[in-house]
Amino acid sequence: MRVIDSHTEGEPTRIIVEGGPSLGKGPLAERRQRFAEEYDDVRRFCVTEPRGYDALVGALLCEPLDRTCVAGLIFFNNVGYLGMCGHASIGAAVTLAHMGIISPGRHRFDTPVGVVEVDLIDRNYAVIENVPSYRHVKCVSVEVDGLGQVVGDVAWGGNWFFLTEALPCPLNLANIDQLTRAASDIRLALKENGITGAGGAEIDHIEIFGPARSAEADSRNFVLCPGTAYDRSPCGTGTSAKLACLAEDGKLQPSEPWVQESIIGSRFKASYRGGANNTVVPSIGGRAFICAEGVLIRSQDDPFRDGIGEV
Ligand code: PYC
Repeated sequence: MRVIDSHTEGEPTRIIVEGGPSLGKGPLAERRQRFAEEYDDVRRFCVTEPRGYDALVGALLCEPLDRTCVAGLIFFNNVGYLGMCGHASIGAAVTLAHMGIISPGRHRFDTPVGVVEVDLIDRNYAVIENVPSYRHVKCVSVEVDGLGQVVGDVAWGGNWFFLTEALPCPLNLANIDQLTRAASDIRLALKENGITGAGGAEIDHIEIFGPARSAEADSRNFVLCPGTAYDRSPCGTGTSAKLACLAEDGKLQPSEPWVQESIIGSRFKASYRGGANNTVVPSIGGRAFICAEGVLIRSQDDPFRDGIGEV
């Protein structure tokens, strides 16, 4: 399997450019389902140890169904599959440019949750126009062991998020373990209390906001991804969910810039335009860099050919 690794504002992406599973030519959501049901060993082989690591997000480059798109992308991580992934879409744009497939300009990606537009500005900077994003519920209160009542919003930005300003501790890298525990406890409490996204969808991303460190940013966040890894970038879909909440609260106007700082201090520059049915269409800009090109090898006699861990 041939892969290209990049990072977007510190968050890693591994794109399968050759040798991935063949999932047919149907809608990307159906292909993601087939990936999960029939080829989950390939996901584990690609992103879990010993070939990957918990923070790594994978993306399968495939043919789009929508012919206006340059590529289809199916996103996954060490525990499962994502709807959309903002940092990985920026990484994909930079990767496709590295491969000579696209050059600066406007392009479209087909994803399991809809078409995403991407403006490749130069070989290391891209702006995605994400899927329509919205707040599902404002000010949900949940009792969390050790934290008490935590209040936050439930919003969609291509994945489901719970967004809260209830800080368990300052948003410092030194506090990663404590933040991870707190966010995991919040996620568990949401699940146990039946608090979901639309249609009963699981809220698998937790976003904790605090004051920015940099004078150039509006806010700092810590984002827990599905599993126990945190996003090193400010999270593209999470920033989209944040914009939806700010817009509905009248705290951010269309086209007004919002700079979201991550827990490692990297930044996405974001804004939105109004979408249909009270949604916002977020634009998220960030830098990505190619880190490696490689071939992953899966020997039949390797006891860890499908990664380490219980299935
Ligand atoms: O950038 O949307 C994102 C993302 C989701 C999970 C990790 N990064």
